[in-house]
Amino acid sequence: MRILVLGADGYLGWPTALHLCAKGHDVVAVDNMVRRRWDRRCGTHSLVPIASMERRVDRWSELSGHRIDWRKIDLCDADAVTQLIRSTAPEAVVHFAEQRSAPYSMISRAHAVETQVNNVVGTLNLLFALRDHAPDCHLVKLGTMGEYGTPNIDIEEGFIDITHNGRTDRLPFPKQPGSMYHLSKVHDSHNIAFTCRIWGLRATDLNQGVVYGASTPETALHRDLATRFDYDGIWGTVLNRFCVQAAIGQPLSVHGKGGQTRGFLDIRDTVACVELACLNPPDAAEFRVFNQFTEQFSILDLANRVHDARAAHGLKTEIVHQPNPRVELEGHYYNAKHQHLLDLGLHPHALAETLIEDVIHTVERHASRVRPHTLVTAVDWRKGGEVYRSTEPASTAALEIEDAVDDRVAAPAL
Ligand code: NAD
Ligand code: USQ
Repeated sequence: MRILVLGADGYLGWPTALHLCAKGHDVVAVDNMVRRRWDRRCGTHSLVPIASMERRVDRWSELSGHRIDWRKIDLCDADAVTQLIRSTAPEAVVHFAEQRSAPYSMISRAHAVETQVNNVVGTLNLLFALRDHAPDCHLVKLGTMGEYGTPNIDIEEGFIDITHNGRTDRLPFPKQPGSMYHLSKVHDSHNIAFTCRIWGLRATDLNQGVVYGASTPETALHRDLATRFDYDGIWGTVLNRFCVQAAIGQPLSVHGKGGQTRGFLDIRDTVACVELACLNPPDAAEFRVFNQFTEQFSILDLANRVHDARAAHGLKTEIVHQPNPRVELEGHYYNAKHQHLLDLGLHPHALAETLIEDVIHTVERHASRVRPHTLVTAVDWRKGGEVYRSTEPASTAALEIEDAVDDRVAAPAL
């Protein structure tokens, strides 16, 4: 298939582009490199060094004999997106290209606005370009399990049958997102569902859980093919953070009681799920939702898993319960369905001690790069927060962000 991968410089986009290319698909990789700029602004970085896109693509070509077509494009530039879709005529578009950090979106008004403008406008530009230039193309959009929140009932895959006052209908599952970022995904889902209904587009919303892991078979082939690995309090996801904390002998930072339960998956399953979705498109005008995770754990379960993996080697790991910077339930019912991708043939990787050890070994190889002050969680859901550039006055950093946001809000060609 001819597949566009949007957000191809990212943690998940790059391994997905490689995986799809390795499977024989014709891949066009797109990114505007904004994530590397956000890192500079936040004082954060990928623990694992990452090569430039040009170098990655050349190295992959040399090792595999397959060329990925790399293009630097901002999804908020409507003309560029239209030209991209018209010139490539894709059969599927895999859309990872969003601001994906919940803490980043809660730092300040400017960060919330930037997140929602970037994500919602980028996706809208894409939807209009698909309508006009590739109406049969299958949009595979990365959503998130956090769109549902933590209701006191089973979570279905996108839709629920409701009987109300004696009448029954199949309706979108209620959404109770937990951050300005998660809200942006809900807005996207509504926009995509609307365009399937009105214009007959076809789309799969992949409501993905929290991803863990540092590599896939393709990224492990050469250091130039490595994908990013975030561990700080803004971009790092929980299990990856726990592995870094364990590796450098810091306590594992459980927020509050740790009874928060989420769906999780291995990065190798992310790339497999995306290919399965591409190979099995929905009908025209169908808006389909898959819950993309393989196992559910509470945060305390995860901390204990990391603790036990270390203890098996005689190493001691402390677990601390920090005051929770987020507003979220710390103990709740959670039972989310995730059958559709299994039905399409997914063979999940269960979270094993060996994987935890592998990630910790990866971290240990790069331990000298860890910036310990960025492990601290600096964003509070009630009060906002700061980026990590402690050497510069906060006001300067804040101004830079305001400028950048103003640019980006003005940027979309309306
Ligand atoms: P990431 O930040 O590593 O990568 C996102 C990429 O998108 C970056 O390279 C960035 O430069 C690019 N991008 C952002 N805005 C863009 C724009 N306007 N135009 C072009 N490129 C743009 O994030 P990730 O962890 O790889 O996540 C990818 C997607 O998967 C996101 O949509 C995220 O919401 C979703 N997701 C991630 C996880 C996870 O645990 N990492 C879990 C569930 C869902
Ligand atoms: N948590 C801790 N300690 C930490 C970090 C996090 O206890 O040091 C807790 C959080 O309070 C939260 C849970 O772990 O309850 C998950 O937090 P996270 O930072 O790992 O993940 P989250 O903010 O939900 O976001 C990540 C990705 C996002 C994706 C989402 C999937 O960054 O792009 O959409 O996972 S989901 O959570 O299913 O919505």
